[in-house]
Amino acid sequence: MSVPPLIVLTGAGISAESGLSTFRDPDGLWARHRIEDVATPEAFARDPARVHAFYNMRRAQLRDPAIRPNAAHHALAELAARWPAPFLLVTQNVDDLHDRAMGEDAPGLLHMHGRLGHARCLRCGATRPWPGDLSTGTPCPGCGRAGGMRPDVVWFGEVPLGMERIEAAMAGCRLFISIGTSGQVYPAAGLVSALRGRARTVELNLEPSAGSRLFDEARHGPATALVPEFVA
Ligand code: BJW
Repeated sequence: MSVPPLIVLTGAGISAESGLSTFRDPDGLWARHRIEDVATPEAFARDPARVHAFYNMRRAQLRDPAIRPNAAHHALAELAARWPAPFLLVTQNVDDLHDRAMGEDAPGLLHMHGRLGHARCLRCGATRPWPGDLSTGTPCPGCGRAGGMRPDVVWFGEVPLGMERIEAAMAGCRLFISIGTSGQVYPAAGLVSALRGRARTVELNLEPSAGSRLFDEARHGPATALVPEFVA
């Protein structure tokens, strides 16, 4: 039997059991912070210090030694290593838990909403590892001129990263697995409908997502149980 080209889409739910908050669960980040204060280009233009403080807090949490990849991240890393057909893991997560499980700069991993551990130059767009806990306005080596830095993340109203690569992988995709995402944020939430009739689609999530009925198959429960079992 031939092995199908595979896209795995992950969201905050896969990192929940590692100790990172999701966004829309009752105890999630959006229950404590208003999107329009911290996750839009307008919020950053209005009050960069407030936005930097939000991301500094999350960066500090990620550096806590207790925050580590869990069994679901490791199961996907093993799947990527052994999958003999095209494989792309598209994560909406800005944490680095897939990177730690798969290895830094793993070729089959794409962070469509950016990376918490990286900064982007406001002048030239060059990215580099986040330089400590700066609040704003350090020189940017990307273009050699002084300029502000912003978190290398994708806010509402901005175009997600790697869309051309995602679209190319979608063209050949025959198996799609969506893990730990509420299916409320586009364009990620639209991938399942775009693949309808062309790929087998599977949802693995704690509870039915907004688009659960669009999947061919849905299994509900914690990612650390469902993912290792599904990919075994
Ligand atoms: C567990 C679990 C456990 C818990 N085990 N599971 C219609 C069409 C297209 C676009 C739009 C549209 N209407 C509006 C838009 C625009 C907007 C949008 O989607 N808005 C919606 C609110 C309606 N989209 C955008 O602006 C995007 N850009 C865009 O569309 O550009 C246009 C364009 C696109 C393509 C080509 C050309 C042009 C950008 C969206 C950027 C999102 N940014 C954020 C912040 C990133 C930085 C940061 O982290 O701070 O990304 S918002 C936030 O939501 C974050 C996440 O990646 C994203 C998705 O959240 P996720 O991962 O699904 O988390 P939750 O909390 O929602 O769900 C967690 C799930 O896990 C739950 O279901 C739990 O049950 C489950 N769970 N524990 C398994 N243990």
